Amino acid sequence: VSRVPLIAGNWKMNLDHLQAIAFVQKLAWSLADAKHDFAAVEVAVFPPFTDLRSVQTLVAADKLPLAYGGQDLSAQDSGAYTGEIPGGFLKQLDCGYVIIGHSERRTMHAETDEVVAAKVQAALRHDLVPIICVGETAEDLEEHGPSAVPVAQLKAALAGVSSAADIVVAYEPVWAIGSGQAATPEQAEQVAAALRATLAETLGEDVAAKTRILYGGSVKAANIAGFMREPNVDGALVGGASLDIDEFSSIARFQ
Ligand code: G2H
Repeated sequence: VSRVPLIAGNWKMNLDHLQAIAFVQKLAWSLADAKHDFAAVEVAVFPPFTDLRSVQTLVAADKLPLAYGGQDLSAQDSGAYTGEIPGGFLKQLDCGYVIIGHSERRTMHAETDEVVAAKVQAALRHDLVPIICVGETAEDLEEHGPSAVPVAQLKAALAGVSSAADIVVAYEPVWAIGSGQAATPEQAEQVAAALRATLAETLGEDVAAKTRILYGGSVKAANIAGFMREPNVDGALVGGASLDIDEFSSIARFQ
């Protein structure tokens, strides 16, 4: 099975809706200039919720080959949940993906494995592809070794997921996020292989073979090629470096 790599830009809480329009337009031009083959490497951006309508309008009007999605969603579909955004609203804005369980949500917003699993179900109910983030802290790494925590997080997130579901997994070691100190390609591969084995155990070999596993944590143009050479790494979830158009465009070309 060949997996189409995915390069995903997680903007986090950056770029307002006006900046987003200019940014997405220029990113599309930059990728077009570089003759980016979008069928060979998918490119997606994850703007703040308030930008999504602008991004939808631009992508539709200019027929841009970019995918996009939300950085989070509610586990609920509607109701008295002040400040929350449900999957149905993201789907109405033609989002294809939604990031779930990013370590910043887990740590700053107390998202447990159970909340993450409920959000994965919410995404699937609305036909959004969840990008399920897992990763260990430096203390986890010291205490449990490289794969134990990410594997346990993935197993918990997959509770109730059927083998027909379309999902993406992102391995983001917490110690590598925004630190400038990325994992080595070998470290990323070791955990990605363990995550793929977990997918095979829980959802079957076919799902394991077709599911994309991304690496995230201080990815930049200077280190992307090493990650992409690893057999179980199928792309990247890029934070800081996704806010620089030339840099992100280079990452999408693995150079
Ligand atoms: C990890 C990553 C994007 P950065 O959070 O999800 O961010 O590339 O800035 O480490």
